Amino acid sequence: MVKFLLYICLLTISIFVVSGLRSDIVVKLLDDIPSDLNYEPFKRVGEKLLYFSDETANWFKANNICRSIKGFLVSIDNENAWDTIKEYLTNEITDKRRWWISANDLDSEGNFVWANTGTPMEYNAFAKSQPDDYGTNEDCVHLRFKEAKYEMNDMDCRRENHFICERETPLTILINAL
Ligand SMILES: [Ca+2]
Ligand SMILES: [Ca+2]
Repeated sequence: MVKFLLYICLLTISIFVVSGLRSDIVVKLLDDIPSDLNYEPFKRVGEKLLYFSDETANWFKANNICRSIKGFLVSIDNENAWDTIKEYLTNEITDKRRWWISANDLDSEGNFVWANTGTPMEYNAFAKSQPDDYGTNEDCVHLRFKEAKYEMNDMDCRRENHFICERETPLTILINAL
């Protein structure tokens, strides 16, 4: 956050200085991610930058691996994001794997939160009868393919799954000198 504020400060000063020299500077915040930027190993899927792992890991290690590449385990907090990820998994990844996401109820049983934002899991796509905290030991959420569709399920965090990392959408600023 401090880096971000410093960045904005420096940017503001730069614009101020440049604007002093030229009165025809246009600054525009881009909502979109320019397609020509390279964020490997992340790829653009809908509105998000995502990494779908080839390797498997328990939920904790998966979260660490995501952090090591400047990401987090993914949050899927609205229907549009869920539809986009389901469509990608269905069309682009032919073998039906299980994928860790960031939702968990590690801190408070039954109260799921997204690990990367700390916000309650208000949107979910849990399978019927899930989450069930099976064996009183299921605190991490994964995606699974069952009965011809992907759905969410709580699972023992120590099990190994593939995982989906999300990189924060970069703030992109376009400065045009006319
Ligand atoms: Ca639980
Ligand atoms: Ca379960």
